[in-house]
Amino acid sequence: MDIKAQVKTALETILKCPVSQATNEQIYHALLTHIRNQIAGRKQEVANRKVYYISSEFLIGKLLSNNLINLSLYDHTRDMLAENGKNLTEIENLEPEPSLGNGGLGRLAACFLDSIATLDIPGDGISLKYQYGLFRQKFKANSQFEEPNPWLEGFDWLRKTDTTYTVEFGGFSVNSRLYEIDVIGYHNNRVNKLCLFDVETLDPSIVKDGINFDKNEIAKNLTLFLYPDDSDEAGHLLRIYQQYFMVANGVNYILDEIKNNGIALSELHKHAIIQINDTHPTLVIPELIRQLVARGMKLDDAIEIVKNTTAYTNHTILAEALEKWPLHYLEKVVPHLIDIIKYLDKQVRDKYNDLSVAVIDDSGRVHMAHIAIHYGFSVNGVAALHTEILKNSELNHFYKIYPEKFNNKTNGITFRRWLQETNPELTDYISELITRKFKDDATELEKLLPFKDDAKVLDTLATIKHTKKKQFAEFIKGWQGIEVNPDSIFDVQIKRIHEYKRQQMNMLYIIHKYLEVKAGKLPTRPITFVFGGKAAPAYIIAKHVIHTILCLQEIINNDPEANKYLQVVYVENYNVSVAERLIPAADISEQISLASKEASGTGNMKFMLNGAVTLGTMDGANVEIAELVGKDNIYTFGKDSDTIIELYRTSGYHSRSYYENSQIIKAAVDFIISPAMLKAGNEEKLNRLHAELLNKDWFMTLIDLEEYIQVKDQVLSDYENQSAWQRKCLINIAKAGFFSSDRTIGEYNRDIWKI
Ligand code: CR6
Repeated sequence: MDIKAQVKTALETILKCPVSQATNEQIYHALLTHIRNQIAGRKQEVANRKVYYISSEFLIGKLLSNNLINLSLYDHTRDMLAENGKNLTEIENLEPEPSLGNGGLGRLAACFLDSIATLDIPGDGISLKYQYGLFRQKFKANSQFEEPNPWLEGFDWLRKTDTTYTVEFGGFSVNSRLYEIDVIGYHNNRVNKLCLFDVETLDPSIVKDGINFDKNEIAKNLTLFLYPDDSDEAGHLLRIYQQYFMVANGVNYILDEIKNNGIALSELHKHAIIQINDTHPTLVIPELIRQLVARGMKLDDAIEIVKNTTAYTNHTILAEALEKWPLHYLEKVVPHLIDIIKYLDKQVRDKYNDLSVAVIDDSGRVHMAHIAIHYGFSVNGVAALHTEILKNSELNHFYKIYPEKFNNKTNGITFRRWLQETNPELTDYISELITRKFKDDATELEKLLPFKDDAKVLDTLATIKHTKKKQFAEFIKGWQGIEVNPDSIFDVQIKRIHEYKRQQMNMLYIIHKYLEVKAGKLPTRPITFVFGGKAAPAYIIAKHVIHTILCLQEIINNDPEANKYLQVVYVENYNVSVAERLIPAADISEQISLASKEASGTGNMKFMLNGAVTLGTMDGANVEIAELVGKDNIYTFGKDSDTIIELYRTSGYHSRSYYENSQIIKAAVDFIISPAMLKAGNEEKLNRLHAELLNKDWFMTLIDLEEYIQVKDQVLSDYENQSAWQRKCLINIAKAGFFSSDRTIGEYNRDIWKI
């Protein structure tokens, strides 16, 4: 029997009726059962050495298609369902999207789990089961509002286990429970796990009025939300409670596995490696030391073992994101770790008479990254430029002490999700041109290069792009009731809203274009400017940026003189599922962060893989994209990272002088507080953003604005030469292989984990 028929028979046995007569809901559940049956025989083996990837976020996305792809069942299932009048996409729409991450860091962790399993490496993810995850974004009065996201309702991939632990906090303890999600390797027999811990006493009924709740009732609120509002002390404390809860459970889990495998604790470092994803899980270091000592080990021996077990990944140079907790916060939450942290601090102070590398600084703040660097054996950045900046400036004092610990692991993305699943049309066409080998080895995509001047191939790429635009247009109509023109150019910026990512610079470009249209200078072809992304609830300026873009959207889309040429679409509640639909439809990938600030970016890789051309600064992984595709196939602009770092060092940037010296900049910035905008929006918010741009502009929006306008206009005019444009797209796809997370994980394993 062929696979299609097998899947059909299996489903009908579960359904007890023909597929054609079942509802989508019934088929969805039957597919789940079928997938479970398929992997039931794959027992997790007793691993001799294993990686534990601890991360406060795993932005895994929906799992149905992903799991079908990894089991090599996707095409067969999709086709079989179609033959029976059913649509796999519609069926998957029934699955709620897990809300366990913010953005790049969480999505990276999810891609890594996929690649770890695919490379047949024993490895589990460790995190928390947040009841409402990250908030759901709602727009009202052109502003962002936050609501709980009850993603667990109807999410059936989670398995409740009998594993429970007691976690001690200062003055009380809570009971935890482990939940698991299977992580299936592609084309192999591996099933790893994502371990999610929850507190047994959680009480969702305490959430009132949006996402507010009593932050002091820890036993009831601990895992309600991912990164709850941390604008006050109670919010900071809650974050530390969450972080400790995650690592205490993680350590219990790891030590249980070690014990069950009959391994002596003194051999721990030979069998377990703990990858610390950013600073959030750093307390795993003192906690592991504490638990080893509690199990009878000498303190200094425990420290030596932990040093050889943990490795740290840095994801940012932004000072505000490098956690530093006041010691008195930790004294309150985890008093039992304080002696250990002080001991580590003393060791460091005795050895290196240098305050800049101290664990506890002179104002009594504990530097989490410093613990992770001194007490782990590896420190990696996430793109070549980022790692160089860590070595030469941000963490230079550490680099001088431990040059051997520093290494780069340029981020990657899983092509199973970001090509095969999101873009079956392109996937099938690539297979037709160069066989299916690229599915196992992404560097095979280079074999597309010989087609770069083949008119028929370039035409087909254009047709596929148009299909994906039409699909997106249909989707956004259902999602938000907005009509978009699939014949327009899609210019897309989707990511968390942050000043360093400079959505406000893109917004100023749109204003500039709008003013041009009003003055009679019309674009050759309509342009659709798409934004997606959430602002942290307490990040006021980021919310003002959203507000301003939404006001602009209202004005431009309702202006009959302009809306034939320009359209602004801010997608509400941007998430993985939206990204999956938008990225294949994009023509221009906006990657315009202030140089030196974006550690890597991973959206940039997804766009490239789907045949969009990058418009970006020489920042993060854009630098590596530029090297790979060559200068004719990417548009770069802006001051470089050395210049920017120097400007910060000398306080040499003054936004007002850019504003005063350029008519174009002045007109665009002042439009923010024009009568039309004040009518659409909130005066106080618009004034504040305007003043911010003039008086502070900490992330230097105006420094690159004029060049951005020039280069972006060039991009739009180059688009008109369609064969030259499609040639660029093809070269981007062909060169994307390097950014497979299989390559990244291969390097982690080769250099750090050695499994
Ligand atoms: N915000 C970086 O800023 C990087 C990801 C994953 C980030 C981004 O450039 O691609 O991590 N950093 O490495 C943090 O979250 C701290 C991100 O997602």
